[in-house]
Order: sequence, then C-alpha cells, then structure tokens
Amino acid sequence: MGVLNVTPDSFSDGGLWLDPDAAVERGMAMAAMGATILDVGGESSRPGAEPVSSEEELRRVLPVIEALSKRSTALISIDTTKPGVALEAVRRGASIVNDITGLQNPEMLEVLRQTGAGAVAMHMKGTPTTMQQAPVYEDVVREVRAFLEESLLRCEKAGIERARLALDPGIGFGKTLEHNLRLLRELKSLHALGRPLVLGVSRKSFLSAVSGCASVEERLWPTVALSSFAMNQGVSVVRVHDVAPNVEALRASRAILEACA
Ligand code: HH2
Repeated sequence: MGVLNVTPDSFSDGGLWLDPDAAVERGMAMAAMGATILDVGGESSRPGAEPVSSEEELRRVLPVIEALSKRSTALISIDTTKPGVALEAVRRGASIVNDITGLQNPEMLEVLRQTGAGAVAMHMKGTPTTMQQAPVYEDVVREVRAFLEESLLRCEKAGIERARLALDPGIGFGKTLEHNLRLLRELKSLHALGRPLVLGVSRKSFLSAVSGCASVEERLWPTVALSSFAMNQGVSVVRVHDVAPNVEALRASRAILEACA
C-alpha cells in the first residue's frame, strides 16, 4: 500500500503532493513500482495535527481519486475518519475505506453497508491531538486485540461481513516506543482475529529511536527492515511512502518464505 498524502502538513511528505496533477503522477509511479493499493489521504493524523473540514478534505482527495481510478489498476483506499468523505471517495472510485478511528462511527458503518466497500479498522488511543500525551495500557497487546475484535463485531452487527475487513494495530497512534515494540513483537497474536493485517511503520519517529538514524528520509532503511519482518510475521499489507525499496524487500522475503523445504 503506497501512501499518497494530499495535505500541506503530513509528517513526512506534507505539501509535496498538494497539486492534483503531481499527486496523480505520484500515484501512477507508486503503482508502477509495485504498489497494489494507493492510500489517498486529505487530512494529516500526525500528533497535534489540526483537523480539516469535510469540504477541504474532499477538495483535496476527489480529483486525485477520480483520475487514479480511471488510469490505474491499483485499488484505491481513502484514508479518512469522515463518513461523508468516505462515501464521496467510494462513489468516485475508491474501493477501500481506511479508518484510523477503527470504524466506531455508526455513520461510517452505514457508508460501508450501503456501498459494499472494503475497510481497514485501525486501533488508536485518543485522538491525533492528544494521543501521544503519556498513553497508558495495562497490556497493550491484549487491549489492541480486544479493540479490533470489537470493531469486527460492531461491523457484523451493522451487516458488514468480516470478509470485507482488515485490521491494523495502529503503530504510533497513542503508543509509546515500548508499546510499539511490544505490538510488533507480538504481531502474530493478532492472527487469532482471523482477518488480514495491515501495518504502518513507514518513516515513523520511533524508528529513529531504535535505529539511531537522524533524518526522516533515513528512516527509509529501518522501514524496509520492518517491512520484511512484517511479512515474516504474516502481515498482508504494509503501508509505505517509499514503494520501490519496500517492494524489493518484500519480494526477497517472499522468495524465502515460499522456497520449497
Ligand atoms: N498511519 C498514518 C496514517 N494512516 N492508516 C493505517 N491503516 N495505518 C497507519 O499506520 C497509518 C494510517 C500516518 O502516516 P502518514 O499518512 O504518512 O502521515 P500523516 O497522518 O501526517 O498524513
């Protein structure tokens, strides 16, 4: 899954793809490099980010989604928490709703029910404004797993089959370095939920803390390492900004995993 942030303030690529034509070219390039899902977002969720109105979010993402859905065979996901944005995005060509609030809003469930779109339910503790202010868990893995299980049940009650859903532990969303590491270490325990896992570690700040790399760009290297790790742990989708090196790492890892014993 290639990240396409059509925002002025995303933590690592803010402002780069605000021009719709540049965003579409970026999406096409990521697909050519091997991304099979393009995740288009119009609102940053970095810690402390300012919320954006629905109108502004739609203005940013719709032309990009529309053009990419015509030009590319990659699936398009809309990274949004707003049901109105999700609905319009699906009408214009998105087939997946990526909701960092874990599909808790009944109106979002109604959009999924009506449209038949697939969805990613991600765990977050708190909101982007407050989430990194000393988050506390008794047992982060148990609590994230329970939250994701509840998301599945809520969807099922709303008439959305499990088969349409993927789950994401939400690395960096209301989590300390230790929480992120424990979740990564115990990724396999999330397979008990029976759905494909999505993982987003790309360029996130905890990578500097564990690898010693200095700049956001240098976080590419530990990102690639964790993509391979994630595949080895059975993760189905890795959400990344730098498609080519991650795709190559995944191909190399897959070759080992699929080699005849
Ligand atoms: N991370 C970000 C945004 N959306 N969605 C899922 N499912 N999983 C993630 O880990 C995830 C996500 C944050 O990264 P980015 O989009 O690059 O930054 P920003 O929120 O500042 O636009």
